[in-house]
Amino acid sequence: MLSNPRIATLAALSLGVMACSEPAGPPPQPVVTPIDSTTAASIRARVTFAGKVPEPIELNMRSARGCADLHPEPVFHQPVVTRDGALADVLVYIKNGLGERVFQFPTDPVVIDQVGCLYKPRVAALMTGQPLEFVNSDTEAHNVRGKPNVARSWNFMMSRQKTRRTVYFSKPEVGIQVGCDVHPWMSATVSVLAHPYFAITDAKGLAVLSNLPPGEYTVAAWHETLGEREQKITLAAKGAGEVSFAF
Ligand SMILES: [Cu+2]
Repeated sequence: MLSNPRIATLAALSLGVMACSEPAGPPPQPVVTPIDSTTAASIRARVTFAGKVPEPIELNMRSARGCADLHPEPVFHQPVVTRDGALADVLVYIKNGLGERVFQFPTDPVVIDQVGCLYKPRVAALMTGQPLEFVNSDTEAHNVRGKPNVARSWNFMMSRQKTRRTVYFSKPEVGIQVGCDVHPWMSATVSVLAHPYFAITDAKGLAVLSNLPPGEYTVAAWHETLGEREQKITLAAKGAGEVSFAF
């Protein structure tokens, strides 16, 4: 019954049940601005870290036996993931230069799992309209509280293992904090972009943005604790631009 989520959402809206959550279901795809793939360009970003790496923080899970028992060894949180000078977990994205272009969003969800009372991944990014799916792989109950500044905040309980909940965004916002009130050490960040030109740096500090129209852009690199840097770049047709960010 009502297996189509859009029909289910419409039914719920008509009953007024979900009138306060926004947007409740998957939005329709917008009318997109086509990209000429024969002239499309790309940007390769390299992000480095030269500062002092902070001491990792040992997570105190003693308040929740169901979590502590899953970790025979101490668990540490390192907010700055760096190796050989490369900085991982940095969101690289186009901040300016796309004009009024409109883009199709992926219908595949970005998934954040709750496993061992930790978020995996801790740093996630997706497009407006794209589903953000939270999964609970633990037997331990978690709530998921989102603390956006632009989007409507959300909070729901995921008390059973293998449950899934989906959140949608209609406006871009970088660095939305997500946490669990049951287990205060759990934290993640979610960034929402209105276009597909973003990537999170890998262990080598690299992120690639491809299929960009030629033009002048401001590229930004955002890190949860180190802040944001910007670079300007001009891309010629079929150009392969390179930017580097140093934190
Ligand atoms: Cu939790």
